[in-house]
Amino acid sequence: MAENSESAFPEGFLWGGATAANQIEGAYNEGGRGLATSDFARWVPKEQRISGKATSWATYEMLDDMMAHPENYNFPKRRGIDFYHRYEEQLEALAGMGFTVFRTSISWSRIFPNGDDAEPNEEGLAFYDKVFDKCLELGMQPMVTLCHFDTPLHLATEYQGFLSRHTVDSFVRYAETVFTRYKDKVKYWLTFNEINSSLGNPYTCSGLVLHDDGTPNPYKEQWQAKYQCAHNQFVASALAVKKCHEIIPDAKIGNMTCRLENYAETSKPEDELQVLFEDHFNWFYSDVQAKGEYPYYMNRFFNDYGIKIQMEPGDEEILKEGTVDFLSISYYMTYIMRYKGSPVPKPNGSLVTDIKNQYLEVSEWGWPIDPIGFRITLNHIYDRYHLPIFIAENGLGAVDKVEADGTINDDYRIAYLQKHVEQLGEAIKDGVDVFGYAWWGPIDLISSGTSEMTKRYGFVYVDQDDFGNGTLALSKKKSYDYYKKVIASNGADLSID
Ligand code: BGP
Repeated sequence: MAENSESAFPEGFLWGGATAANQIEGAYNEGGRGLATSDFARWVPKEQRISGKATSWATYEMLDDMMAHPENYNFPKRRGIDFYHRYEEQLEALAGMGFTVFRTSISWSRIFPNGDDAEPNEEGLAFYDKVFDKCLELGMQPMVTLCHFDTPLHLATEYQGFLSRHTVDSFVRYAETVFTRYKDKVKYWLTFNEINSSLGNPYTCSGLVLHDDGTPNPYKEQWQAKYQCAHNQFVASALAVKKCHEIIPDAKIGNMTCRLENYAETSKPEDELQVLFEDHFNWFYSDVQAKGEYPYYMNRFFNDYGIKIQMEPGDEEILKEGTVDFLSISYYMTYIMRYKGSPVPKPNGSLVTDIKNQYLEVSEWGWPIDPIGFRITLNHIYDRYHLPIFIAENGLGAVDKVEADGTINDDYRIAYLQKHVEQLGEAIKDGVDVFGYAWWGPIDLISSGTSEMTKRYGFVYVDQDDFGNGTLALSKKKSYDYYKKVIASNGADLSID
């Protein structure tokens, strides 16, 4: 795209970045905070990671061992990047790029240490007052996710997370508390991060703890429990939407799904049928949250697999009344589908497809890089819902090299950003209503899936390794000035020097 060409992006388009409390804050046992499921996400050497499985899941047996022998484990999310103490300096670094939006989440167990305490923790509430005040002072709208992969541990171990309606009630009370407290400061909210990952990562996404059944992945087939969790999260989300509208009438509240765009491996109709099946498993979540009812296509799957969703009286009305104002997505990659003979979704929660797309490069973590897929998926979403869309995450995790003179020449990140923003602009020209773009991890943080620091997404480098060694000093990567230029030109100038 030529310099000074007219911008595809509307005036007031929100530019910025996204983070999550459990990946940045650290201070896991300070300020009255209670334990969360994410505090048991451990670092393990790459070769010991179970194939395709994140290091952030846990069974009752694993939790028992981690609690009895914490000295045997490295829990990087307990450290984060020490945002809890360094938020001012870190937010200033982000604002230096001209951000107008900063997405983060509230750690539920900072507000209610057990998730269901009688009173909220004032120290936790006061911390977010300071964070949001600082954002606003720096010209950044906070966009806040209520629950980003960190259910309070007590609710997970005692109630199996969102399998229980007690967790739904606790969530709604927590949501009401933070809406009331921050009503003058936060006008953009999201309910659950990547709610559709509850199928693959039920511990992370729904706080669902199960017993080890002796297989490498005991979560493999637990459809009944997982879909019941999803239902309870839909109800919790819808109730939060209603509360948000009541308490902050000028706020907008959205959902958040991990967008999984699929291509058929061949033109064989069976492969295309598999794409349809996979699409259904993914659209299911946004269909319920945006349309307020269960889609027709899930009935057959539920019947065939004996899944019975337990609804309480009034649930259907709650879903109808609690539809979201906008949709938000994370977009990282696209997938190839080959007919499997049945409509069973990918079981292991891995984002990485085992079928390689010969036309796409992959990241160092094997994630296919597909900017055109971004445009395609945005068109599909808008065509389906006709609701405004916010890009809650998009980015590239890579190993960055610090040169002897301290510079970090992350040209790969610049190229990724350029191509994705270009295709985002194309989608907007197509007529898709997108109102903001948040790069995932604009400051290096702890990886969600693998709990490592080595996988860096940031424009701002953080001096820390996987074991917490380092000064936590910040430095700008080459991509910092590039994103700054993109933002300053409202997406019109994507030229690379
Ligand atoms: C999404 C999560 C984020 C984030 C991102 C990148 O699934 O919402 O929390 O971390 O993926 O994943 P990872 O950190 O595993 O590279």
